[in-house]
Amino acid sequence: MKIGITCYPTYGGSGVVATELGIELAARGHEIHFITSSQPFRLTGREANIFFHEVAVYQYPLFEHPPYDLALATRMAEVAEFYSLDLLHVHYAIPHSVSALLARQMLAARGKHLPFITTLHGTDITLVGLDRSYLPITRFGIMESDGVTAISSYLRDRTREAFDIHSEIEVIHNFVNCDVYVRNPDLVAEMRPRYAASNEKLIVHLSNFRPVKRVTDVVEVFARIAKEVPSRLLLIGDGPDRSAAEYLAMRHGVQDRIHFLGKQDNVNELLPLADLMIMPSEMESFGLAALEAMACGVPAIATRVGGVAELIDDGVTGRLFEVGDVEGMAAAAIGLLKDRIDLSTMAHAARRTAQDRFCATRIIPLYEEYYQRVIDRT
Ligand code: GMT
Repeated sequence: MKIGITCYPTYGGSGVVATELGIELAARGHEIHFITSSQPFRLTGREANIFFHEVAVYQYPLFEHPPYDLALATRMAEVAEFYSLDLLHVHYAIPHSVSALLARQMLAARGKHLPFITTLHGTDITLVGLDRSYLPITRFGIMESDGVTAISSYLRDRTREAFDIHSEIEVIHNFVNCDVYVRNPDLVAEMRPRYAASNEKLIVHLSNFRPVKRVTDVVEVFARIAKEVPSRLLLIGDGPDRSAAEYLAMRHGVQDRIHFLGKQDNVNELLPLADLMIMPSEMESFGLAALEAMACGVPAIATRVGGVAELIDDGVTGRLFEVGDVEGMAAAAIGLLKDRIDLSTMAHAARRTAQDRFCATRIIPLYEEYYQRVIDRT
């Protein structure tokens, strides 16, 4: 198939899933066209079967806010026509589904057919899409999509309830490439000493440091762990709450035990170095970062929110707590870090779950089947 993919190419779960999906589909022989504002950060630009089309936004002094959505719709229609795309797949409803709808209409006016699928990822439904200024148009974009998928059952149900939508929403969980996200003992032996001594445990957190991720809770939990267990914390990512996290680390006197790594491209090389992940989010429709860690044999201490329970089986592949329960999360982490056998059993179970239920080899065919279904019925 020839598939156009649109997403936010910057640091964020929906962009990661869209990019990894494009890479996996291209490896399976499909022709993939990314239509985005810049090259998605996990692409090198040299992958076979993958083409990148930048959306250029014309600036004019009159425009207080340049109309990206219109430039995107125009580029979608152009690329679809020029490369004879079978389908557009947009990730994150706002504004991508509305731009795709415009592109479909532009082409229909010229007697051409371009179905589009919207994948809902999270804050497009649970946060941004609920704002009155976006709700009606988000609902319209979803309703007009030729196919809609959600990355968890939680998100499907939440969409139906919040947007009063009763049409089909297919649940296709997030996925991970289990050959790329895997613990390579030689690499771990080489890289781990850069971050922790052999008698120290290594904790990791990976996010975009937005308030919803509660990065300060990570520091609170770590400060308690560090009192009981010799340990270090790897903080991967950057964003609005970084300075609050740095300030808190200083107040707790643990700043020397924390590595602020900033945004990193190859997180598959860093995650396996850790013993445990902390993901104390206010909301996660799925929790891709935890899945990536699990595939590397790193279980997560997380919050029981959104779709996280569809990924983490409490007590088996990780531990789940209420939002803000830093005492509970710290106690669980300390218990696991002190008990080598429990931690190792959980690490193996986490890897097995990633392999058995969320591996790319299992999930990508679900997208292929869904694409075919949508093409056949439109
Ligand atoms: O919050 C982020 O990290 C980005 C965000 C997004 O909407 O792009 O991620 C969402 O999509 C990810 C990939 O499908 C999910 O794994 C995250 O759980 C989800 N984030 C939230 O629901 C807050």
